[in-house]
Amino acid sequence: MNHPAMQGLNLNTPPYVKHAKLIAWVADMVALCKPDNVYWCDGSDAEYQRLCQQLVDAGTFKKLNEAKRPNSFLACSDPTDVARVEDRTYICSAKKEDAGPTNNWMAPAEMRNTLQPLFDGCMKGRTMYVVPFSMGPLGSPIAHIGIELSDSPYVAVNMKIMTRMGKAVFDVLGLDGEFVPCVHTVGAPLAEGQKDVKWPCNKTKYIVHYPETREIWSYGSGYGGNALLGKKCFALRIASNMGRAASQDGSGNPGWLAEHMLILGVTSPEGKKYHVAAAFPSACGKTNFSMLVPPAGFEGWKVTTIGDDIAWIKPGADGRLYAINPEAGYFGVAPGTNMLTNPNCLRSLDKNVIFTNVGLTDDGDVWWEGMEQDAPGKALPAHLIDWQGKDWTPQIARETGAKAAHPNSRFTVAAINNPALDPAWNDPAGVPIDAFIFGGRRSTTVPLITDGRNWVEGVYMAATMGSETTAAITGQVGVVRRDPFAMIAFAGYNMSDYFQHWLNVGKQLEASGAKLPKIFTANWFRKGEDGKFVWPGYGENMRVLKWMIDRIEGKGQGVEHITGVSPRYEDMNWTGLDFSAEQFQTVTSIDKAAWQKELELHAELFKQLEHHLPKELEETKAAIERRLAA
Ligand code: SAT
Ligand code: MN
Repeated sequence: MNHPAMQGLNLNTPPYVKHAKLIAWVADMVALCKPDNVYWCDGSDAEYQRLCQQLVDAGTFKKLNEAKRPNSFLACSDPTDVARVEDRTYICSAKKEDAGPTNNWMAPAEMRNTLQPLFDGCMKGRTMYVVPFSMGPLGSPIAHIGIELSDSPYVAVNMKIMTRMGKAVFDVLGLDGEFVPCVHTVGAPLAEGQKDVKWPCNKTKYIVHYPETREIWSYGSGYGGNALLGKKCFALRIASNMGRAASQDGSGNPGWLAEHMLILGVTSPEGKKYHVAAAFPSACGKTNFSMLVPPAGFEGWKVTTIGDDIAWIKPGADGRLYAINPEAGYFGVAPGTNMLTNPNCLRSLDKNVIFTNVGLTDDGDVWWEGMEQDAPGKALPAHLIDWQGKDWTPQIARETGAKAAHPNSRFTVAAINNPALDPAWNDPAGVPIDAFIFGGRRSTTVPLITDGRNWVEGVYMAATMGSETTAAITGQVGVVRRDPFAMIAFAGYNMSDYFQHWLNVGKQLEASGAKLPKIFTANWFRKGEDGKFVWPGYGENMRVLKWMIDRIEGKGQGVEHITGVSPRYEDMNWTGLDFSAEQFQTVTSIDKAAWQKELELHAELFKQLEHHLPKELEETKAAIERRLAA
């Protein structure tokens, strides 16, 4: 290939890569980033092992005790690079109003000018990894291809777990197939002879999306959603644009939805199966919910995982909505995971795991806060090395509050490790959705579970959802912010247009005579006067799921209130759980004064989003206000 940018550079293009546009793009990026080497990932197990060993040799990875945690590694990041950086994340659409008031925006030309000098020579002294990946089953009509260029071998091995990564992607792409170009650098070029650090990164960070040209450019971070570009950047921010654009091609098709949702299957003792997609903000228990083990009182019920974080949802020929999980692994929050809260997850972490920012025990295993709750009276480790490389003992923790694991520490593990994996998790056709759940983290106001009266009211409740922030993002933890659809950080276009897209999908499916999924709102996080969570959560959420299924079947009873229908104490199955009517009251009560305040916050949100805000949402708000005043 005779691309002008290639003078003196060896692209090492494998013979099976024949896509001229792709090769030309890699050549351009090599010319810009100036890596010492280019390596094309083939996705093989041998390659994974080789790169992991390379990361061990570089000090980025610690190999864990092979007897206790086979083929597993621990990486500890730079303490300044531990979570998504929302204030550094940009949607660079041509028009500012298309990014909307909830996204950071810069004009594309201005952003390109800003990034150009940063990317120029950014990979000097490093290898550029060419990482081909498919979001969704390879070759599925619902799947989409991405190519990530990254100077981080940590990214390459994580992408192997999180996506369908490897050379088979090039067969799908052929000579001219479409792909989303993703460029990632840690932003830490090495001078001749300069020794590398364990976790290279840059204090300047940019996570940039160009929705019109469907490009992703990420600079300065090696962590999670900032760097594994198939996840939030592609599967949510770019894909949400793709899904809506599909509705605007003039063919009258409703397009599709890219959502921050887990997908689970729930099977009754009679063998009837339902599918639920549930949106919760980051670090609010999506992984736990998707792997739920039904508690005592629910013998014969089974919950299976299709996905734990992201759903791509498309109308099928029968007018129902079908969901696939575009990912192939889980990048889940470690702290709090134990045999009581999520036994399936803990079992899936037995082997073949990459841990990031958890504690390292003296016998070469991992530990995080909450692991001691596995068994009553189980002791804390007497000593370990915390995620920042410091000595940690229970006494140090008591005296200084030091954490063994960072609150946003993570595990990366393949879906196939999950003992509760749904047999249809990899089905290119997806699974039919019976219900959506939207849930924020709210210590007050929002009841345990509410069934919206109809699609529009459900969309209203999702659109106005609030949640207390978590350690999954840099910034202040525990402040309530509006998080519409749990997509505040992930909708790749104007939020009001996104609401309209949801309303349109519902309207079109309803017009075709289809039965729409029900829309529920949940809140597992109400607190009592003692500041403690009242609802036990985790497996006990099955009780709520069962009531939802009763509602789907048209037989669940409840009481109507301002935002929909919620169960009374006697409408739920309490077998096997000691939970009093008073406690139930604490998690389901509707406080009028609190709701008046809440509606003021909805009004504030609607003011912010007034450009293109669907009038149905204003009308729904007025109806709720009338009910509240009555
Ligand atoms: O860092 S990630 O974006 O992958 C995790 C999350 O915030 O949900
Ligand atoms: Mn998430």
